[in-house]
Amino acid sequence: MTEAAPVATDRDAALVERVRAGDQRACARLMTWAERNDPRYAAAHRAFVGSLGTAQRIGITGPPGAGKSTLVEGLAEHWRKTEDRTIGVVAVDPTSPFTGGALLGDRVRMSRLVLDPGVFIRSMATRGVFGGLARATDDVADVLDLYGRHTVLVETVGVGQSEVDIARSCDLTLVVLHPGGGDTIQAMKAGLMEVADVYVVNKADMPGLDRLVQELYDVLELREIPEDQRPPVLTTVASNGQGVAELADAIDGMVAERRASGALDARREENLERRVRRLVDGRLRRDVWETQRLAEHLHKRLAGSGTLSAYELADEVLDVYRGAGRDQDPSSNDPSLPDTSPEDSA
Ligand SMILES: Nc1nc2c(ncn2[C@@H]2O[C@H](COP(=O)(O)OP(=O)(O)OP(=O)(O)O)[C@@H](O)[C@H]2O)c(=O)[nH]1
Ligand SMILES: [Mg+2]
Repeated sequence: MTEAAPVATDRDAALVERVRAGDQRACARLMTWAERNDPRYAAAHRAFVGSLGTAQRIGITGPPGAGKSTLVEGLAEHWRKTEDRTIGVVAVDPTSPFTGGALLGDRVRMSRLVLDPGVFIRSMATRGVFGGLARATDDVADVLDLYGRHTVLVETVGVGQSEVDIARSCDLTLVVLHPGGGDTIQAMKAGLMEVADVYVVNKADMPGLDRLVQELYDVLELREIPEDQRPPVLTTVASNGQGVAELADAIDGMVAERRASGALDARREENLERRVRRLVDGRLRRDVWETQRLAEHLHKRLAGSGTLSAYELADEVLDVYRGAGRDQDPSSNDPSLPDTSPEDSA
């Protein structure tokens, strides 16, 4: 089944041009379309995708409280001061309203940067985002790329696979750890060790620094990565800026190196594949559970139940989907439906 490809109207195209020209309000508006999975965004994206790819995207993840936001602020300030580089920040906060305070905390802490037009900060929470946080983050980063930002910093707390994946969907991924934040075993469990291109041991002013750095080297040793390919381990004190300039240079150096070697293109291709798979997953899910009304079918079957096997019912739902269900009521296949699929697992 094919949905008619959405086409950008003149007005939508005008919005895109305003973003490209550096209009801050237009930028925020296009981001809102992206977050809401508005079909106008998909249409616009087809039109501007050819202009993307200039921004370097840096993912920053790690356990809660490691100092990610403070580092983002430090890096942004460093690049603003030394070369007037334009910066975009996407702060992803997947937490429920119960811990929504952290997001406000980020806003307050980053407030010095908020006043600088060379820094565009977008905070995103699960609420208000449709079709998955990972999808929306990639799209918001694309908007910042279109907006002409030189460097886009994407912060996610590394608590679950999907948050870690968001940071991985960048050109380079920093994993921020801190002494006293549990040990590297915890980080391994969260899937953080595999995604790191750079380890940042922040809070180097706190006790336990040497032990954590040693643990990191031990883990790298165990993974049998050739020495010249091991992710570097850098130490910082984000709260006073110590080591931040060195980290900034290391980031730029690694991105430049990868650009030259072709590794960056390969990485972007991988990221694009994951992104397409996520979109397909989301659309299939929507197709099955919303458009084809198979949820209703399932409820009816459950209501009449004796003892039913979940496997049997799953087969049945899929049979209906593959068979007659596919041609049922095509009019309900409305591309303007928001994609309300839960956070993607891919
Ligand atoms: N001692 C010390 N404290 C730091 C350092 N960097 C950050 N902090 C403090 O650690 C706390 C958490 O910092 P954040 O930057 O909010 O950490 P985060 O990783 O963004 O936290 P979440 O986004 O909530 O996961 C704040 O109180 C910071 O001031 C550091 O290098 N040394
Ligand atoms: Mg933070």
